[in-house]
Amino acid sequence: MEQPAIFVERTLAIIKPDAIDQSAAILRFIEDHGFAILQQRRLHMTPEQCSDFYAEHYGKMFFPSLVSFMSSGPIIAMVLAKENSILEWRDLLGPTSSHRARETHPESLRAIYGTDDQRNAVHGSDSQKGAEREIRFFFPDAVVEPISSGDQATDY
Ligand code: RTP
Ligand code: MG
Repeated sequence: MEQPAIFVERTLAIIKPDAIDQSAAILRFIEDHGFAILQQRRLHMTPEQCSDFYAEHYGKMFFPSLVSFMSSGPIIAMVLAKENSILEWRDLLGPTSSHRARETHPESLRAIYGTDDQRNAVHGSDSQKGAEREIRFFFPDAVVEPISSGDQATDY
């Protein structure tokens, strides 16, 4: 019998340069919350790559310091998979400002590992379109296919 395809939503997560020394704890947090890490790479982005990645913020006051921060050291980029992963991962990050995160979401990653409005430890895609773009940005060769329940067992 034809099995329906199961689509497991993917999102792009980054451990930023300020939190790279805490990456073991952050990776444990990710797995403890039921995300599968489908792809993972450690890299040191150039300022040009950071500008491309955060192009939506070009022209904003904080753009130059954001580029300088994100290119200041190694990062870990990951593809996470889970049902509703985009929204759930954003929830676990907490608000953009680490100060605000400590006030309103004390259990969030940015509350625990972030420092200020900019050095906030972690990134997450904010939409389906954004996730597709960001996954392609870091993992251009990845084959992105839906996981089909029919892959597990075939009935004839
Ligand atoms: P992200 O894209 O990194 O997951 O963060 P976000 O959606 O929560 O926030 P966004 O508005 O997209 O900003 C991107 C990153 O820019 C830095 N930022 N600095 N006022 C500031 O100094 C300021 N505002 C934003 C942060 O690193 C933020 O995560
Ligand atoms: Mg953003």
